[in-house]
Amino acid sequence: MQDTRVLGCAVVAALGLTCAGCGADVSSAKDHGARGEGGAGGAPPGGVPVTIQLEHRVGGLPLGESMVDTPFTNAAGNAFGVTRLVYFLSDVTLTPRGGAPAVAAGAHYVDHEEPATREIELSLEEGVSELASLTFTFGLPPEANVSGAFVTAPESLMEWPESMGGGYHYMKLEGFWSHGDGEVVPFKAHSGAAGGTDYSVAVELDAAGLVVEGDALHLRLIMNVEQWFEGPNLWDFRERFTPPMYGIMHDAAAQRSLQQNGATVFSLEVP
Ligand SMILES: [Cu+2]
Repeated sequence: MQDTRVLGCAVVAALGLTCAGCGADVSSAKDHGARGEGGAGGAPPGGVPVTIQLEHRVGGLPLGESMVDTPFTNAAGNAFGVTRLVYFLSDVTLTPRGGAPAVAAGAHYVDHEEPATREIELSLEEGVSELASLTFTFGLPPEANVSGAFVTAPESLMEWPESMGGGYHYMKLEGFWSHGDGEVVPFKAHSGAAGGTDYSVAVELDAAGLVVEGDALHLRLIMNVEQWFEGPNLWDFRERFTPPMYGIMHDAAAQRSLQQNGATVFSLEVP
């Protein structure tokens, strides 16, 4: 536990000194709720209401409320903690067996620290008894990833610099890691369409065998954060986030690698 405290305190200082590098990143979106242009508004009337609760875990443990005091040692031996997690999911679609898909069209903005953003509501048609799949695009599909698409915060704060291709970040996953000899440095795993190339992730989760019972359905969609760095591509933070380079926004190979890892980052559970 003592090591945890030391890491947690050190990162605050480290991050405070290194806020440059991604424009609006340092702005706080804490005052804003879950609404958003084209967002996954309320479920339509009628049908069976479905609530998808988004959860974030690192190594199987929930991301803490402070998110700082949760160092985790990854498969490459890097101890890291997460301080910020915001991202977009697009066109979340729940498909039942033998029924019409329920779709939350458009982009849904998620901020780990804003519980209201960690819920997506859908409506399945009556009479459906079994599910088949849950699909979505992690990030924004190319047609929606256009500069100016979002005009209000917090979504607008996800903008990706024009000089790097424009559009919006898919994700800002930030934290700190222990870089040799106990030195704690930040990392910024920001994903997006680097150089204008699409690196969004098509995610399909098997929901076969999940049964719709009663008058409402609850699902849990889990982002297993460490999986961004583990499979199929194992990331050693020493190769990606070594001072003075804390970020990967210029790095097409890193974006491709995250895209490849993204297919197995999410899992589906029922309460
Ligand atoms: Cu960035």
